[in-house]
Amino acid sequence: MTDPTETPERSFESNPTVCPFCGVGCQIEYAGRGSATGVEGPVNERGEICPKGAAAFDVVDNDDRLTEPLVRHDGHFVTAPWEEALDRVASGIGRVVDEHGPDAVQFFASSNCTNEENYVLQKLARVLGTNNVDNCARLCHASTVAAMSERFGAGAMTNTLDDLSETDCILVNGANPAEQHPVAFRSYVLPAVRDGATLVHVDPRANDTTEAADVHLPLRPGTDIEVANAIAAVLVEEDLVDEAFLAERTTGFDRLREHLADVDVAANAEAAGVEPAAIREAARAYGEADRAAIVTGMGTSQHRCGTDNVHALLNLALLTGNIGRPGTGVNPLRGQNNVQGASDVGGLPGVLPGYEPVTDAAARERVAAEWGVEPPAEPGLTEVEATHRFGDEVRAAVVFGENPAVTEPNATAVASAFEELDFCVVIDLFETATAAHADVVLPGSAWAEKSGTVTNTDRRVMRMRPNADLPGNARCDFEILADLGRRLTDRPEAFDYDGPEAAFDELTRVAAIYEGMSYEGIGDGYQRWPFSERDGTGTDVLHAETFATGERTAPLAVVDPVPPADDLGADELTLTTGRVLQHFNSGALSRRSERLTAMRGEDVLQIHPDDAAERGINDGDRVTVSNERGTVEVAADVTPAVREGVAFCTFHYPEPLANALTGDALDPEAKIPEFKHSAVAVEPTAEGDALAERDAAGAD
Ligand SMILES: Nc1nc2c(c(=O)[nH]1)N[C@H]1C(S)=C(S)[C@@H](COP(=O)(O)OP(=O)(O)OC[C@H]3O[C@@H](n4cnc5c(=O)[nH]c(N)nc54)[C@H](O)[C@@H]3O)O[C@H]1N2
Ligand SMILES: Nc1nc2c(c(=O)[nH]1)N[C@H]1C(S)=C(S)[C@@H](COP(=O)(O)OP(=O)(O)OC[C@H]3O[C@@H](n4cnc5c(=O)[nH]c(N)nc54)[C@H](O)[C@@H]3O)O[C@H]1N2
Ligand code: SF4
Ligand SMILES: [Mo]
Repeated sequence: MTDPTETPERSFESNPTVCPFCGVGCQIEYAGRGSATGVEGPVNERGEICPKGAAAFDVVDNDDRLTEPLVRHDGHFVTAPWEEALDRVASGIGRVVDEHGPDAVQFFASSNCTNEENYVLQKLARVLGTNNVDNCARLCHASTVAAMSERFGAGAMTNTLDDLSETDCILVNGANPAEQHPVAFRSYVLPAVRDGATLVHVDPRANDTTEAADVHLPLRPGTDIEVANAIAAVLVEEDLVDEAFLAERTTGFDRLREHLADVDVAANAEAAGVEPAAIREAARAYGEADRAAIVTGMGTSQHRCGTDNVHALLNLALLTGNIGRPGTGVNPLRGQNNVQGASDVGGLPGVLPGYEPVTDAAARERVAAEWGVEPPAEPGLTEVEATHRFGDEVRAAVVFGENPAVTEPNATAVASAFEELDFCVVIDLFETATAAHADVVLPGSAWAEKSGTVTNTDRRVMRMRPNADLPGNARCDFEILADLGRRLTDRPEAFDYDGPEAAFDELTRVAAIYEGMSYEGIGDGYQRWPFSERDGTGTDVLHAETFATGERTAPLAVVDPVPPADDLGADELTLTTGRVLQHFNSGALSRRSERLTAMRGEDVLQIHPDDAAERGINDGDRVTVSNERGTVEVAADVTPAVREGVAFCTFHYPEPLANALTGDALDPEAKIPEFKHSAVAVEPTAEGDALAERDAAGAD
């Protein structure tokens, strides 16, 4: 590595750009003295930000940043000039393609990176001859997108954040926006609640969102279908459905009504472990409201039945006519600052930019007209499927701004699967757990060092602008990817871009939902998809006259409960995993911020007092959490906030590594993992183990 004392001072300047963390998309800029601050933007209209936005600069000017390419020599990384590192990538990938064909390479696109970067990455995969490109939307809202695309024709927020402040009832299912989308919560949800909107929270834990809720349904993880079906049954039974909407805009009501007639509200409530009266209260609040909105998150999506969970929620919106009008809809809050965009621009194995199926010959031809080469017609592999096949049909990986060795389920197995590859290149800011298995690591650019666009949770495309030059010999992600396109494919001219704006212009010609957008048009504001210059900034409310399928009607769906993959043994608890306000995903960024780690230094296992007492566990004790996949040790947080029978921890910390415990089961349609339900044994850590662990502390 370069000697930091030899690194010349970097220069920083203030330019409005988009926060690198969640999909809300607040505008921030460099504020001097190594800090970022909020500036008035399209979403954070008063410049408001949350603690993560305030800490965003900590990762930019961070001593751990990769500043030189690394290549593996005799098992160890050594720094190398860019030419040598890029040649190694070209020969490593080239050899795999020659020997096994392009489908032996898997590309990981990045929800943390721009539209332009992801567009170039998926183009690189497809020009090389494979649709094996996916982004961690797969781990996130893949099921939501599958269900909403099938029924409504678009897998995105039907409405806008602004709309949420105008609603009369918000049903938050399996999301904790107070901590995970703080500015959306404080600036849009809370004002509605203060104006009298009813907030219903469906979550096995009481958290900051629950504090603002009128009704809390602390269901058992994995019983969302039981709850949604019971709500639907009450809507029908108590005549809270919208007959006119059902007649004009839906099909299949008779069949669903018959199915719901067999739903016993009390039995479903019991299965879910909630009060029947609370289900009725939630149904009445949602059904009687003039405008009711559903907000949905990972508690809904990350199950082997994630797609069905969402189908059950979509029924509620259709039964009550809460779709196609301001203040209503089904609103998945998206994860990172560009998980929406990474998918929009084609970072998915089954669709081209703009969500046109790879199987559609006409769509492939439209792309070919721009690229000079036709993308393959067979859908590629999803992320988790691909890691399950490392060393078999998948022999090489290009990992761009993702950390699957930490964030995929059954992560210990995933980490060893990386060892089975013939070649792996990682493009990141830090030497991550995934990079530890790479042959070449390329130092990329952080949010403050790049220009381009990102698309936030309510479909707004906004611009990112540089606030810093690059550290050491790190390069712009966009330049790295375009360079790889020139080296790896036989169409180098297809990757000759005069900067990100040229790639964006190409995207607008290839993806119909972005057609007509431009950097100039976006300016300091935004353009929202589906875009049309006619309506100024784009379409706010989807499905108003017709659904995005092109149909006037959407089908109601009969959905039956699906049991989780892990059977629960007599003494076992259900482990569910998720997030806290102060940290972010794999922790690669947030754990490097002193101010964020000062707020929350280590993980805890939330466990109910009765479950703790049964096991002789006191608050603060070290506990061992285990199943057949792995064992982790963590301090117990004994709290009634989590329901009995359930334990909760995050996946932000290497100690513990929550994903050592999560399983391989996938939703059959969306291929999303079951992060929210694993059977585990929890017991006090034996004293000898605790001492051994303390001795080993600091080994990270
Ligand atoms: N501070 C912070 N903000 C973030 C992130 C972060 O890591 N930290 N990550 C970003 C990303 S990538 C994403 S995808 C979003 C995710 O945002 P959220 O969807 O809010 O994230 P989670 O905390 O994973 O899950 C939400 C809730 O689901 C509950 N839950 C668990 N199991 C079940 C269940 O079976 N049913 C129901 N109904 N609920 C259940 C959990 O208790 C949790 O409170 O946040 C984004 N914003
Ligand atoms: N147990 C459990 N596991 C989960 C989840 C859960 O709820 N429970 N949630 C899942 C979800 S919703 C998600 S989205 C995934 C997230 O999974 P990942 O995307 O793998 O995790 P991140 O921490 O968001 O980021 C990955 C990497 O991107 C790098 N990075 C950030 N910005 C840039 C950039 O500008 N350029 C480059 N080159 N690199 C960059 C970071 O350094 C980091 O190493 O985790 C999933 N895993
Ligand atoms: S709410 Fe999301 S986008 Fe806004 S400052 Fe916080 S992390 Fe950044
Ligand atoms: Mo996510």
